[in-house]
Amino acid sequence: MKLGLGLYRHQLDRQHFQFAKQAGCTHLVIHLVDYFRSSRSNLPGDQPVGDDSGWGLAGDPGKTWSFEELTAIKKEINAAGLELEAIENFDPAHWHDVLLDGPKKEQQIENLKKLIRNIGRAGIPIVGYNFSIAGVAGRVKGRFARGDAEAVGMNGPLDKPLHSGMVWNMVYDKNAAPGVVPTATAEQLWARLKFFLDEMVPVAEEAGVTLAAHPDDPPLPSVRAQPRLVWQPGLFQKLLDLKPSPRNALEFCVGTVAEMADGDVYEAVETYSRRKKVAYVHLRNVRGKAPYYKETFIDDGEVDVMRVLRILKKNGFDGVIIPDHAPQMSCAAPWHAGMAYALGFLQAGLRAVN
Ligand SMILES: [Mn+2]
Repeated sequence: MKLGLGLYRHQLDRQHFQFAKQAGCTHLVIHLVDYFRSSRSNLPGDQPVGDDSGWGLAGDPGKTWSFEELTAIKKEINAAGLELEAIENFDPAHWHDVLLDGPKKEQQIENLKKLIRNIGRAGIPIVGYNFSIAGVAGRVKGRFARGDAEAVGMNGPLDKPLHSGMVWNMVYDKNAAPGVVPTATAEQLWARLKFFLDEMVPVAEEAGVTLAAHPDDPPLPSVRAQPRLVWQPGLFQKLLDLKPSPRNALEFCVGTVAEMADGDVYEAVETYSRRKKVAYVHLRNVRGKAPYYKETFIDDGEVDVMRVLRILKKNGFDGVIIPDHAPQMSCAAPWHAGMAYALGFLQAGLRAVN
């Protein structure tokens, strides 16, 4: 098992690559979607949260990430002595109608296929994605973690419908007519996922890229009046069974699974790692269950992180583990300190089980 760090778009620079290397990471997982460029409620410095207007504007709909752009970033990462393990998330600008079953769906799926081919050609092995209409919404920030550290959590459900022009907690059309996104049924959403997997998995197989699905964060049957797909551990299997392939796998988020009201996080880690369906792991800790939970320091929540590492090791998981999120520590560099703390813990944990 290998230690990695997730970096947001604005962190893709030499200094952050060195920080990861200094903390003992060998791999990076990077976000190319910019969650922070335009929302007044969602400022850089920590993981994105934001109010009901979401994370602001999605990217340029006419411009998917090019082969040149991907290889340039990979080269810089390699120059810092690190490997690029995964790109995390598609831009809502590039797949809103795949999620919403809208008129641009066919064109967008063709563009996503080109993107996957470019990612494969650039030698990047994994793409993480989250097939969700509402996206990561409904969370709040507060001094929830040990020593009054600022962390993220949830204080009850969020049912307020999404404004028109929004999907995946971002705005893809700022000129959309007033109104709300019509509520889909769970069956419709599963059918949209099936379309996505049927189209994408064969291309991913050819390109040598693994598609890795993140569960719904927060894991609830419905958020912002839209259904969700993977909000119980058993629903991972439903997703995998839609299109069985070694390239159809999971971005296994331990924190999100621990927040699920049903099921057992250790059993889920056991099941999916034994079946070799874990592409990479988000490993953070949490207290409580959705819609009432708080993220905690890695050693301080309800998850026995060492037990998770032992299960992964026993089942031969050889991929990358990243801290996902960490509480902000009170100092001049709250994000860095929080991540360094989590990485140090994981580094020792991996040393102990490897
Ligand atoms: Mn996660």
